[in-house]
Amino acid sequence: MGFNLTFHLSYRVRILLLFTLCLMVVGWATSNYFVDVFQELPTAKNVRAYFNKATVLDEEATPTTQALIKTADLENCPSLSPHLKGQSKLVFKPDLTLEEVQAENPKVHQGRYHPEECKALQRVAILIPHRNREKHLMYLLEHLHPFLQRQQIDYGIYVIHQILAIDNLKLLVLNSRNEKLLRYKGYFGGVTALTREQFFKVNGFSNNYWGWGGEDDDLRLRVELQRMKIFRPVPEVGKYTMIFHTRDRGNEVNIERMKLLHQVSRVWKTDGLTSCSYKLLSLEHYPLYVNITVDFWTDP
Ligand code: NGS
Repeated sequence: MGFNLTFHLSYRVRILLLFTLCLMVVGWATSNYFVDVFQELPTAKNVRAYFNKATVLDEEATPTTQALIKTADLENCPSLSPHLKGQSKLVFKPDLTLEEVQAENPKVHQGRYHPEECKALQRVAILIPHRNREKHLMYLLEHLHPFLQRQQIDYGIYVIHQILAIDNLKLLVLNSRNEKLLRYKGYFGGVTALTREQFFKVNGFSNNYWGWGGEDDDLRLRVELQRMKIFRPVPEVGKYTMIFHTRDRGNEVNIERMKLLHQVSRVWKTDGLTSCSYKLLSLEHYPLYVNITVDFWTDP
């Protein structure tokens, strides 16, 4: 599971859980990666440098560092975890509480976990763009925490809210849906994994898609323009479940999307990570995740 997930602007409400896995493998870390509340972050084009710098500074004193020192003596975890259990049937208990999920994950602290028995081969930051659907977030946490622990990953979960009334945060992606077939040839929505390098190479997602549709196709075009090859796992492995939902208000079909898709090859270099700025507004540590609120805007 070696992939980077990076977050980015845009939004699609039609899907109940629009989840994005963003792995910032090298320059990742605890909440300490993030600056204090209200401190402005640099534009996304400097994000890589920023995170790398923050990592070096923060790791001197954080519990993460201590954990790393402790695990430094351990053997590496095996490339195939012995805890994997294959496909399981997901159940969404209507009366589930966050306390129960917490109790089921006693080794998760402030959204972070690392295996104690070996040194994790992967460090993963999971960024979940979120709005309103607390229950769905809870189901995701309920399933994602044990899932990642079984993979012996050193990980952290960050839930990200966009301050704007029109929410258009979009990441790279864990978007749960249950389908064995692609919706159409070239479909690039749902769950997509890129390494951080690949994500930077395509300049991330476009910032120009508002409402439903097209932003995933745009990302695929960026990937194809870079002549990257897309691999699709067999359905037995790459299968997701979508929790039932009705359509959200405020997520109207984007009638501009086809026009935008026609200009990808012309604008991808200037529309994307390089034109996206954001500001951290708040950061709270909860037992199962770090809660982050940000404001985003696009540079002219
Ligand atoms: C396509 C959209 C994609 C979307 C896919 C499935 O038509 O953004 O449907 O959507 N592309 C365009 O509109 C150009 S879904 O049914 O999963 O919400 O991901």
